[in-house]
Amino acid sequence: MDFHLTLPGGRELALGALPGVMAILNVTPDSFSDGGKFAEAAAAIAHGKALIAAGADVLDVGGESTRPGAVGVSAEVELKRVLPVIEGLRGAGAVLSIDTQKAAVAEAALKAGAQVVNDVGGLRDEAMIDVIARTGATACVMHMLGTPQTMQQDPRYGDVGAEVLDALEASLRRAEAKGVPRERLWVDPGIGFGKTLEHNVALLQRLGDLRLLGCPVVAGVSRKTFIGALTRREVPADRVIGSTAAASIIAAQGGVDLVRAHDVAQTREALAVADALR
Ligand code: HH2
Repeated sequence: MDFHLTLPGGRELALGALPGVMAILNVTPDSFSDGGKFAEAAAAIAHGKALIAAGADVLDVGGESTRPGAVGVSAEVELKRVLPVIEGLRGAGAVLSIDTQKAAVAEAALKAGAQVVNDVGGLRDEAMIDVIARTGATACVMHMLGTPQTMQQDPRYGDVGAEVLDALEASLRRAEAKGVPRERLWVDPGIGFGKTLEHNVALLQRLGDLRLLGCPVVAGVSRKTFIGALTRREVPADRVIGSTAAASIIAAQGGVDLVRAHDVAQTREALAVADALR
Protein backbone atom coordinates (compact mmCIF):
# COMPACT_ATOMS: atom_id res chain seq x y z
CA MET A 1 0.00 0.00 0.00
CA ASP A 2 1.28 3.46 -0.81
CA PHE A 3 1.33 5.79 2.14
CA HIS A 4 1.58 9.53 2.09
CA LEU A 5 2.91 11.30 5.13
CA THR A 6 1.44 14.77 5.10
CA LEU A 7 3.82 17.55 6.01
CA PRO A 8 3.26 21.22 6.72
CA GLY A 9 2.57 23.39 3.71
CA GLY A 10 0.75 20.56 1.99
CA ARG A 11 3.97 18.77 1.06
CA GLU A 12 3.69 14.99 1.04
CA LEU A 13 6.38 12.47 1.83
CA ALA A 14 5.26 9.71 -0.50
CA LEU A 15 6.34 6.23 0.47
CA GLY A 16 5.91 3.24 -1.75
CA ALA A 17 5.45 -0.36 -0.72
CA LEU A 18 8.64 -0.04 1.32
CA PRO A 19 8.75 1.91 4.56
CA GLY A 20 10.74 5.12 4.61
CA VAL A 21 13.86 5.57 6.70
CA MET A 22 14.09 8.16 9.46
CA ALA A 23 17.82 8.56 9.99
CA ILE A 24 19.21 9.28 13.46
CA LEU A 25 21.45 12.32 13.82
CA ASN A 26 22.40 12.81 17.45
CA VAL A 27 24.27 16.06 18.11
CA THR A 28 25.07 14.95 21.64
CA PRO A 29 28.12 13.91 23.65
CA ASP A 30 26.31 11.02 25.36
CA SER A 31 23.80 9.20 23.11
CA PHE A 32 23.85 5.47 23.79
CA SER A 33 25.31 4.46 20.43
CA ASP A 34 26.81 7.44 18.59
CA GLY A 35 27.35 9.85 21.49
CA GLY A 36 30.24 12.24 20.85
CA LYS A 37 30.74 11.26 17.20
CA PHE A 38 28.67 14.12 15.80
CA ALA A 39 28.64 16.55 18.72
CA GLU A 40 30.28 19.29 16.63
CA ALA A 41 28.04 21.01 14.07
CA ALA A 42 30.41 20.47 11.12
CA ALA A 43 30.67 16.73 11.81
CA ALA A 44 26.90 16.46 12.28
CA ILE A 45 26.16 18.29 9.02
CA ALA A 46 28.62 16.11 7.09
CA HIS A 47 27.06 12.98 8.62
CA GLY A 48 23.56 14.27 7.82
CA LYS A 49 24.55 14.70 4.15
CA ALA A 50 25.97 11.16 4.11
CA LEU A 51 22.73 9.81 5.60
CA ILE A 52 20.74 11.58 2.87
CA ALA A 53 23.06 10.15 0.20
CA ALA A 54 22.47 6.71 1.73
CA GLY A 55 18.72 7.12 1.27
CA ALA A 56 17.29 8.82 4.37
CA ASP A 57 13.79 10.22 3.87
CA VAL A 58 13.73 12.02 7.21
CA LEU A 59 16.69 13.23 9.29
CA ASP A 60 15.86 13.17 13.00
CA VAL A 61 18.12 15.73 14.69
CA GLY A 62 18.43 15.40 18.48
CA GLY A 63 20.31 17.46 21.07
CA GLU A 64 19.47 15.51 24.22
CA SER A 65 20.03 11.82 24.89
CA THR A 66 16.98 9.91 26.16
CA ARG A 67 18.79 6.66 26.90
CA PRO A 68 17.81 5.04 30.20
CA GLY A 69 19.22 7.09 33.08
CA ALA A 70 20.28 10.02 30.89
CA VAL A 71 20.54 13.40 32.62
CA GLY A 72 18.48 16.02 30.81
CA VAL A 73 19.96 19.26 29.47
CA SER A 74 18.50 22.78 29.33
CA ALA A 75 16.67 24.18 26.31
CA GLU A 76 19.61 26.56 25.78
CA VAL A 77 22.10 23.68 25.53
CA GLU A 78 19.81 21.69 23.26
CA LEU A 79 19.27 24.66 20.94
CA LYS A 80 22.97 25.43 20.74
CA ARG A 81 23.53 21.88 19.57
CA VAL A 82 20.70 21.47 17.06
CA LEU A 83 20.06 24.86 15.46
CA PRO A 84 23.32 25.15 13.45
CA VAL A 85 22.80 21.60 12.22
CA ILE A 86 19.21 22.19 11.12
CA GLU A 87 20.27 25.41 9.39
CA GLY A 88 23.14 23.58 7.70
CA LEU A 89 20.92 20.77 6.43
CA ARG A 90 17.90 22.79 5.37
CA GLY A 91 17.21 22.06 1.71
CA ALA A 92 19.77 19.24 1.61
CA GLY A 93 17.22 16.68 0.42
CA ALA A 94 15.48 15.18 3.43
CA VAL A 95 12.62 16.21 5.66
CA LEU A 96 14.11 17.46 8.93
CA SER A 97 12.64 16.41 12.23
CA ILE A 98 13.56 17.71 15.67
CA ASP A 99 13.83 15.06 18.39
CA THR A 100 12.88 16.96 21.54
CA GLN A 101 10.49 16.97 24.47
CA LYS A 102 10.74 20.74 24.93
CA ALA A 103 8.20 23.10 23.35
CA ALA A 104 10.71 25.96 23.12
CA VAL A 105 13.25 23.78 21.31
CA ALA A 106 10.58 22.48 18.94
CA GLU A 107 9.39 25.98 18.08
CA ALA A 108 12.88 27.34 17.37
CA ALA A 109 13.80 24.26 15.32
CA LEU A 110 10.63 24.59 13.23
CA LYS A 111 11.51 28.23 12.57
CA ALA A 112 15.00 27.16 11.50
CA GLY A 113 13.68 24.68 8.93
CA ALA A 114 12.47 21.50 10.64
CA GLN A 115 9.00 20.28 9.60
CA VAL A 116 8.39 17.46 12.05
CA VAL A 117 8.56 17.35 15.85
CA ASN A 118 9.54 13.93 17.20
CA ASP A 119 8.39 14.00 20.83
CA VAL A 120 9.42 10.96 22.87
CA GLY A 121 7.25 12.41 25.64
CA GLY A 122 4.14 11.71 23.53
CA LEU A 123 2.78 15.28 23.72
CA ARG A 124 2.40 15.08 27.52
CA ASP A 125 3.35 18.77 27.72
CA GLU A 126 0.41 20.98 26.74
CA ALA A 127 2.86 23.68 25.59
CA MET A 128 4.19 21.21 23.01
CA ILE A 129 0.68 20.64 21.65
CA ASP A 130 0.23 24.43 21.45
CA VAL A 131 3.40 24.69 19.32
CA ILE A 132 2.21 21.91 16.99
CA ALA A 133 -1.22 23.55 16.69
CA ARG A 134 0.16 27.05 16.13
CA THR A 135 2.87 26.15 13.60
CA GLY A 136 1.01 23.52 11.58
CA ALA A 137 3.91 21.09 12.09
CA THR A 138 3.67 17.32 11.88
CA ALA A 139 4.34 15.48 15.16
CA CYS A 140 5.59 11.98 15.88
CA VAL A 141 3.88 10.92 19.12
CA MET A 142 5.93 8.28 20.92
CA HIS A 143 4.90 6.20 23.94
CA MET A 144 7.15 6.31 27.01
CA LEU A 145 6.35 5.01 30.49
CA GLY A 146 7.69 7.62 32.95
CA THR A 147 10.86 9.52 32.07
CA PRO A 148 14.28 8.47 30.73
CA GLN A 149 15.54 8.68 34.32
CA THR A 150 12.98 6.20 35.69
CA MET A 151 11.56 4.26 32.75
CA GLN A 152 13.64 1.10 33.03
CA GLN A 153 13.08 0.69 36.80
CA ASP A 154 10.77 -2.33 36.75
CA PRO A 155 8.28 -1.28 34.03
CA ARG A 156 4.95 -3.16 34.33
CA TYR A 157 1.85 -3.55 32.17
CA GLY A 158 -1.19 -5.82 32.23
CA ASP A 159 -1.40 -6.01 28.42
CA VAL A 160 1.44 -3.93 26.96
CA GLY A 161 -0.03 -3.79 23.43
CA ALA A 162 -3.44 -2.58 24.59
CA GLU A 163 -2.01 -0.09 27.08
CA VAL A 164 0.38 1.49 24.57
CA LEU A 165 -2.45 1.71 22.03
CA ASP A 166 -4.77 3.37 24.59
CA ALA A 167 -2.10 5.82 25.75
CA LEU A 168 -1.30 6.83 22.16
CA GLU A 169 -5.01 7.28 21.39
CA ALA A 170 -5.32 9.53 24.47
CA SER A 171 -2.38 11.65 23.27
CA LEU A 172 -3.87 11.95 19.78
CA ARG A 173 -7.20 13.07 21.28
CA ARG A 174 -5.53 15.73 23.45
CA ALA A 175 -3.85 17.09 20.31
CA GLU A 176 -7.11 16.96 18.34
CA ALA A 177 -8.88 18.84 21.14
CA LYS A 178 -6.44 21.70 20.52
CA GLY A 179 -7.08 21.70 16.78
CA VAL A 180 -4.30 19.40 15.50
CA PRO A 181 -5.85 17.06 12.92
CA ARG A 182 -4.91 13.38 13.07
CA GLU A 183 -3.50 13.65 9.53
CA ARG A 184 -0.60 15.61 11.00
CA LEU A 185 0.25 12.98 13.62
CA TRP A 186 2.42 9.87 13.49
CA VAL A 187 2.56 7.23 16.24
CA ASP A 188 5.46 5.21 17.67
CA PRO A 189 5.30 2.47 20.36
CA GLY A 190 8.58 3.66 21.92
CA ILE A 191 10.66 0.50 21.86
CA GLY A 192 12.91 0.49 24.94
CA PHE A 193 11.15 3.41 26.63
CA GLY A 194 9.82 1.83 29.84
CA LYS A 195 9.73 -1.70 28.42
CA THR A 196 11.38 -5.02 29.25
CA LEU A 197 12.68 -7.39 26.56
CA GLU A 198 9.31 -9.21 26.68
CA HIS A 199 7.37 -5.94 26.31
CA ASN A 200 9.47 -4.90 23.29
CA VAL A 201 9.00 -8.29 21.63
CA ALA A 202 5.23 -8.21 22.24
CA LEU A 203 4.96 -4.70 20.80
CA LEU A 204 6.97 -5.59 17.69
CA GLN A 205 4.82 -8.67 17.15
CA ARG A 206 1.65 -6.54 17.27
CA LEU A 207 2.77 -3.41 15.42
CA GLY A 208 -0.11 -3.78 12.98
CA ASP A 209 -2.54 -2.97 15.82
CA LEU A 210 -1.20 0.59 15.87
CA ARG A 211 -2.62 1.09 12.39
CA LEU A 212 -6.04 1.15 14.08
CA LEU A 213 -5.11 4.67 15.21
CA GLY A 214 -5.32 5.87 11.61
CA CYS A 215 -1.84 7.47 11.52
CA PRO A 216 1.46 6.52 9.93
CA VAL A 217 3.39 4.21 12.25
CA VAL A 218 7.07 4.78 13.13
CA ALA A 219 9.30 2.29 14.97
CA GLY A 220 12.81 2.69 16.35
CA VAL A 221 14.72 -0.53 17.00
CA SER A 222 18.18 0.54 15.91
CA ARG A 223 21.03 -0.86 18.03
CA LYS A 224 18.80 -0.89 21.11
CA THR A 225 19.41 -2.87 24.29
CA PHE A 226 16.86 -5.56 23.44
CA ILE A 227 18.82 -6.35 20.24
CA GLY A 228 21.96 -6.60 22.39
CA ALA A 229 20.16 -8.98 24.77
CA LEU A 230 19.00 -11.23 21.94
CA THR A 231 22.38 -11.26 20.15
CA ARG A 232 24.63 -11.02 23.22
CA ARG A 233 26.23 -7.89 21.80
CA GLU A 234 27.29 -5.48 24.53
CA VAL A 235 28.51 -2.72 22.21
CA PRO A 236 25.66 -0.87 20.41
CA ALA A 237 27.67 -0.51 17.16
CA ASP A 238 27.88 -4.34 17.02
CA ARG A 239 24.08 -4.65 16.86
CA VAL A 240 23.72 -3.59 13.21
CA ILE A 241 22.69 -6.95 11.75
CA GLY A 242 20.14 -7.68 14.47
CA SER A 243 18.71 -4.21 13.89
CA THR A 244 18.77 -3.88 10.13
CA ALA A 245 18.40 -7.43 8.86
CA ALA A 246 15.95 -8.69 11.49
CA ALA A 247 14.07 -6.16 13.60
CA SER A 248 13.59 -3.54 10.87
CA ILE A 249 12.38 -6.19 8.43
CA ILE A 250 9.90 -7.67 10.90
CA ALA A 251 8.68 -4.15 11.72
CA ALA A 252 8.26 -3.41 8.01
CA GLN A 253 6.33 -6.62 7.49
CA GLY A 254 4.23 -5.71 10.52
CA GLY A 255 3.06 -2.57 8.75
CA VAL A 256 5.44 0.17 9.85
CA ASP A 257 5.69 3.25 7.58
CA LEU A 258 8.96 4.71 8.85
CA VAL A 259 11.90 2.87 10.41
CA ARG A 260 14.15 5.00 12.65
CA ALA A 261 17.73 3.88 12.02
CA HIS A 262 21.41 4.68 12.52
CA ASP A 263 22.53 2.47 9.61
CA VAL A 264 20.61 3.86 6.67
CA ALA A 265 22.30 2.11 3.73
CA GLN A 266 22.11 -1.30 5.44
CA THR A 267 18.47 -0.76 6.41
CA ARG A 268 17.56 0.23 2.86
CA GLU A 269 19.30 -2.84 1.40
CA ALA A 270 17.61 -5.21 3.85
CA LEU A 271 14.20 -3.66 3.14
CA ALA A 272 14.69 -3.96 -0.64
CA VAL A 273 15.58 -7.66 -0.49
CA ALA A 274 12.80 -8.48 1.99
CA ASP A 275 10.28 -6.68 -0.21
CA ALA A 276 11.34 -8.61 -3.32
CA LEU A 277 11.03 -11.95 -1.50
CA ARG A 278 7.72 -11.20 0.18
N1 HH2 B 1 14.50 6.26 20.21
C1 HH2 B 1 15.44 7.11 20.66
C2 HH2 B 1 15.28 8.49 20.53
N2 HH2 B 1 14.21 9.00 19.89
N3 HH2 B 1 12.18 8.67 18.73
C3 HH2 B 1 11.25 7.86 18.24
N4 HH2 B 1 10.18 8.37 17.58
N5 HH2 B 1 11.34 6.49 18.37
C4 HH2 B 1 12.37 5.91 19.02
O1 HH2 B 1 12.40 4.66 19.14
C5 HH2 B 1 13.41 6.76 19.56
C6 HH2 B 1 13.26 8.17 19.39
C7 HH2 B 1 16.65 6.57 21.35
O2 HH2 B 1 17.66 6.32 20.44
P1 HH2 B 1 18.89 7.29 20.08
O3 HH2 B 1 18.40 8.61 19.56
O4 HH2 B 1 19.76 6.55 19.14
O5 HH2 B 1 19.69 7.49 21.42
P2 HH2 B 1 19.76 8.64 22.52
O6 HH2 B 1 18.38 8.85 23.07
O7 HH2 B 1 20.73 8.10 23.55
O8 HH2 B 1 20.27 9.89 21.87
